[in-house]
Amino acid sequence: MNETNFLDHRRKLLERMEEGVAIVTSAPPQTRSNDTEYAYRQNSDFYYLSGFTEDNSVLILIKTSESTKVLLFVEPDNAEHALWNGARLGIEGAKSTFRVDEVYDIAEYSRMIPELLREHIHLYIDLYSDSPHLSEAKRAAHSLHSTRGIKRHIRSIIDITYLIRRLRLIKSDKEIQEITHAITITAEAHHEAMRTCRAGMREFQLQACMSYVFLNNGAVSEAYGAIVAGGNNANTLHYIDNRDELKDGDLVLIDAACEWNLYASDITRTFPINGKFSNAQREVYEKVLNVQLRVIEAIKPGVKRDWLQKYSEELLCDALIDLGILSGERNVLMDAKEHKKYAPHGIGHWMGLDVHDPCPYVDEVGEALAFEAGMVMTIEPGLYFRTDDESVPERYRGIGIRIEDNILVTESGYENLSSMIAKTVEEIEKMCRK
Ligand SMILES: [Mn+2]
Repeated sequence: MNETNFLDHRRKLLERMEEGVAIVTSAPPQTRSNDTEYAYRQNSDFYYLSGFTEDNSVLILIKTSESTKVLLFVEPDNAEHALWNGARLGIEGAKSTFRVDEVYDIAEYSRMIPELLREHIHLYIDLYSDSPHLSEAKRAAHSLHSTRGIKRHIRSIIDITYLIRRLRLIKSDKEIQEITHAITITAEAHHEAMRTCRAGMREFQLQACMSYVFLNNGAVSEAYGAIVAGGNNANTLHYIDNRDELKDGDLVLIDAACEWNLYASDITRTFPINGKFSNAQREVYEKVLNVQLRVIEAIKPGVKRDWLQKYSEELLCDALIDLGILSGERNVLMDAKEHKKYAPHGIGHWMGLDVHDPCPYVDEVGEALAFEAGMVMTIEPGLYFRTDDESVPERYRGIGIRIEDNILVTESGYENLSSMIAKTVEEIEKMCRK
């Protein structure tokens, strides 16, 4: 992604800050077992502001009444690290790449932080992070209190994540391009899974065929752990075992997607393993699809997210009545939360640098946010009927269906960024044709 984007994010953050110092730290590497680590994944907030993907780095933004300054602390390149793990960008490299005012060796951080905090009142950090760099900053602020000759001290520590995540809510054109690129690769992977699927295969084999498409297109990481759930496994919402046999006559639910330059996609499709929907499967599928289409069509600036949630629940409740699974007055059923048994999860979530983007859902007084152009949300209604659920007509038992797309709010309404992925019964059966 073009570095001007990160420059823009920093400028916006500085505009929203009081005078003071903001410190944002990189993600710590995570041990998998003994001396092996998980693939490194940068802290999304840190990446949003810096574009920098190396570990053990710190970004500092300083705002005074006269000026602003941005400092980046990085690991210098070194021959030992280069030999075992590859070259680092280093101080000179970071200087020329990231357009920050100053770049320092991370080893200088401890020495410099007291000076950087001197005469400041506000300190912005992730309040809930246990980063040693933030502990060090707080210790430095504390010791400045007892240093003679200083007129002002840090006396307000403010959570910076709220400010950053409020900004992350509205995606720039550049960010939408990254998301769209992830979706384009994910689309190909879902289509490949539909084309490849045969009864008798194992769930992980479909996962493997999608992983191949991701990697083969340069998407080196999935945006989240893939769910490949044949038959009744679809009724376990976070099923990730992906080991069972795919059986003739069952559906398979695939919730899998890649990330591109740390931007996520998040797509679910449900299709027949043998390529042809049974009547019962088609009946449920058409209901879920209809709910999804109607919810997506309701998206436009000004619509509140909590209204959309309620609307989606009404539609799902109506679908359950139509299918003969619930009976009675819709409002009475909804008050009793009867529909929640078969449609337990929310209609969608923000998506961006995180698959579940941790952006606020309510404003500062707790009111649900209204949609604005540039927001990206998943819309993913589902209906789930377990094989052992005797409250459901027998023909529907074992069917679990979710359909998920990634929707951009635009000035005039919405754009379905994943509209290229087969979704109607006809499109899916055509894609699955053996
Ligand atoms: Mn999702």
